[in-house]
Amino acid sequence: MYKDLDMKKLVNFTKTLKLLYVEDNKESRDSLEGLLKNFFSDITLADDGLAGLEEFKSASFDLIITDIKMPKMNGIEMIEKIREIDEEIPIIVSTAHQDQEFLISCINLGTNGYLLKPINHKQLTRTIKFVCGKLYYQKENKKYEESLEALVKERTEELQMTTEQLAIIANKDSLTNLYNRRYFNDTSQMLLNLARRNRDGLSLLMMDIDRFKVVNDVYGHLVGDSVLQELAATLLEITRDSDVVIRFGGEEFVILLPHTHLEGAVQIAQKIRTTVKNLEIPIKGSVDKILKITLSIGVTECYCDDDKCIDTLIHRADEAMYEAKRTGRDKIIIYEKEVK
Ligand code: GH3
Ligand code: MG
Ligand code: MG
Ligand code: MG
Repeated sequence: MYKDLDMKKLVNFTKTLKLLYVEDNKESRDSLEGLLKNFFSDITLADDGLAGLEEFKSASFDLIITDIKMPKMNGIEMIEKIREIDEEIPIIVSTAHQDQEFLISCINLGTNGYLLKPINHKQLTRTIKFVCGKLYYQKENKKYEESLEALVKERTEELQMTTEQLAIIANKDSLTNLYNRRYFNDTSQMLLNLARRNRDGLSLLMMDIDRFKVVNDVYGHLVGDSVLQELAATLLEITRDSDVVIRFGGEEFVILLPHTHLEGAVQIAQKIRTTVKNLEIPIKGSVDKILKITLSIGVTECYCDDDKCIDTLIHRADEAMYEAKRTGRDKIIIYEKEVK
């Protein structure tokens, strides 16, 4: 594997590494340092084991090359202490020793390479290639894993965003940004079940713009669209956050009012009717011109004992609303009872 790593790549890599070189003999140190300079540009020298250990503790290194026989603290002792702190850092031992006991100590301490004195360029290159090549691939692997992780994270976030956006798109009407019929179908029955279980109020308003076709015919479809947007914004403003405002059809809107009995629902309907009636909607493209609309509204509330299905409420509110249309528009009809 390390054979594939050409010299240029290897040296480019080793030049980025911080080396700690520990050797007590000045002559050996100078001679090996000369060779090491072909590979490393950041070399820290120490001339015994104790000094080596101090250097190791005071800075962060990528590689250690150390002699064994040294005063104050020998190489084996120093490696033992370093290994207590760092089990990973590659250590190359440079020695004139060849005896078995010494080699076993080195292996047990997890040293990574050996340089037998006298050290020549060929021997050094082979050992550096072996030890630093491994380090090179470890670092490359780590970089690759990190970039892979970042990519996975990025894609996951993108996917999450898309899912959230899709949910919004699927539940909302694009023109008015109100909830759509699909959202109503998904949630209204649940609200009804909850109200029944808690014997809580739940009311439903159904409303339709009066003579909206005329608006389109006179001012055009785009003006019609902006009227729908203005109305939607007004409905959101009047209602509470817990109320569910739905664009039910073209110019037809439904509002579900949780925790609300008929009396409260009628109050909201009245507020909606008068606010919308008084709205002065600017006509896009023509300065100073305004447009006015009215609503017919049907109101009903849930009878917890009888109403099992949300369709029952829709049907009643729809019937009341059509009664409002039939009897003159711009009015509120409570199911079976007129209020104006
Ligand atoms: P009524 O008082 O009986 O409700 O009369 P109307 O004219 O409002 O009723 P009709 O059902 O005859 O017409 C509804 C109009 O609403 C016709 C249709 O073009 C318009 N409409 C529905 N959806 C949209 C929309 O998204 N944009 C625009 N501009 N108009 C729409
Ligand atoms: Mg020595
Ligand atoms: Mg209408
Ligand atoms: Mg209609």
